[in-house]
Amino acid sequence: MAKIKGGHLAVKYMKEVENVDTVFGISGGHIESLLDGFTEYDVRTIDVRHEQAAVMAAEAWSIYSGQTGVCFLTAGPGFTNGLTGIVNAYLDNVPLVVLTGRHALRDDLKGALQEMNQVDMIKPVTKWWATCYNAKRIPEYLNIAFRKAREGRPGPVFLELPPDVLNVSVEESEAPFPAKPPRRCMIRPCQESLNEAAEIINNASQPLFLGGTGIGFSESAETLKEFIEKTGIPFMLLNYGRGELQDDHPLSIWDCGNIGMMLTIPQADVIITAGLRLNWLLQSGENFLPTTKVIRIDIDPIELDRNRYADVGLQGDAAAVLKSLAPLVKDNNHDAWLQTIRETSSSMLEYEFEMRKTASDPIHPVRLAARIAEYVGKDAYYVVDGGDTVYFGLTGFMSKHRAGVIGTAAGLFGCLGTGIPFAMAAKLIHPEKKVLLLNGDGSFGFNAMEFDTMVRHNIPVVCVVNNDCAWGMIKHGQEISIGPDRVQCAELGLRRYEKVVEGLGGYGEYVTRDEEIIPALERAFKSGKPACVNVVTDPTVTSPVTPLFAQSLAME
Ligand SMILES: Cc1ncc(C[n+]2csc(CCOP(=O)(O)OP(=O)(O)O)c2C)c(N)n1
Ligand SMILES: [Mg+2]
Repeated sequence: MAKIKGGHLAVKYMKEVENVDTVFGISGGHIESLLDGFTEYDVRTIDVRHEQAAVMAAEAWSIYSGQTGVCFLTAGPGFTNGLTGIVNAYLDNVPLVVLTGRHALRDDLKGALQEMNQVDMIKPVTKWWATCYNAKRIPEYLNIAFRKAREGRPGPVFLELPPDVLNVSVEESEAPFPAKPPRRCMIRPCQESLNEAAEIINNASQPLFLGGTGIGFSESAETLKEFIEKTGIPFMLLNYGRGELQDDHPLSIWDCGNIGMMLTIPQADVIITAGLRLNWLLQSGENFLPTTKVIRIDIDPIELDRNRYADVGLQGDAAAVLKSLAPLVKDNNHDAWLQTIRETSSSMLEYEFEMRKTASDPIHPVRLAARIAEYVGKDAYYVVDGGDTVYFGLTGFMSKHRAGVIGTAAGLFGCLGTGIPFAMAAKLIHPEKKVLLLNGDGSFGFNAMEFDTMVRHNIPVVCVVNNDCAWGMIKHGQEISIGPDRVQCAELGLRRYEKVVEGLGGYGEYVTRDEEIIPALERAFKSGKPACVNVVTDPTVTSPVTPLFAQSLAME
């Protein structure tokens, strides 16, 4: 009979049953057998320079590929370094399988190398966690892990694999692979609630549709298109749902930006949210008027009334619910309302529209984003990371692809440093497309060493640093709330980040003038290498989000 080592068995199961072909992580003695399994079963490993980046890239893999991303962490510090990425995926509701080594079970309480209680630390930030105690049961544990990551509201799961399991050989016949039928379980609301929702939609005069990550993960593109085009409802797709219907669809209000959305919300008589939580990113629903009728679609019933009562709450997969609603809603047209939305927003955005067209010295970040968009175009993937920088990128870029513009630090965790790992995954999945990362100079520092990873693995992402020489959002917030003469821990100074990238084997450009932006981008893409275009921008500029954020924390 054939014997197989635990580490090999784990990889064999993931490759053959879960179709895992790429994983992210850093090596370690405790997980050696798993690493050898990757070799044996020809699974591509993207070995990074900080475990945080491995987890973040695996999360992004789930977003861009629609499959479940996998990362591996070694025991102790490998695990703790990965924690930030795990929490980010948890708050993002993104499926992820985290495989972790640990000290040997045999050595428990002896003071073994990297001995710590990982499981108790991970509990509040994962959907499911387990330690496997028996090599024969590895496939069964993994089968549960992959199901848990995706089932219902998605999220990260954690599986601890001790050396006493990874390094043990078992008879293959005694470790059977559980069946994985290609079944998709859909939750649908009751007919009565659907009818109620349809009636509200059919009688709306100023409706607005807001979609979130749930739209992206329920693969709703077709159904959403049918629903939106039939009802004629103006819409905005946020978070990882962005792009499920194109940003420049005639009914999309992305041209009005986040400000336009915030101005539209209190004017709407009906708001439909789908797979979108009403958390602080949407002012917890506080600017939804009490008279507005709200229909909320979510896989998690707890979300249906969270922060804002729903007139109709529809529990289910966004795609399934929209499919059930589509035949019940009337053919309609809300062009006059759409026109009002555009007019109201454009009066507030005049300054930004003007800045896009005007060369500035020093370079204005709005102008920088506009020049990038002009050169890179819509057939590309944009990733944005930073404070103020996120606002400029999210409003300045448009893509025709699903998840084509992602503000990685604009999620619930507000986690800086996510940009480089996300862009890395975007390029791995879409090698034929341009991937443009706009990074704040502060945020760039967290995972800058991943340029080495991108050089070693030939992942030619182009990163533009919006270099305002500061932790800009925090600096400008302090200027407002404490005073400009007491700014603390917020200045960074002018640093030549492009030289760091050159030193790691990538391509670098340094830009201080408007007319240099596009030629520098052109050369960066042409180089075929991971590149950094370090653009010095106006340090006095802040985004409209910053004063709002500063106000939100004022307690007296
Ligand atoms: C990991 C992490 N550390 C600190 C913060 C707090 N923070 C929020 S915005 C910001 C400034 C970001 O600076 P930069 O990346 O340069 O972007 P800018 O605001 O200058 O455009 C900081 C430090 C955070 N959100 N995440
Ligand atoms: Mg900055």
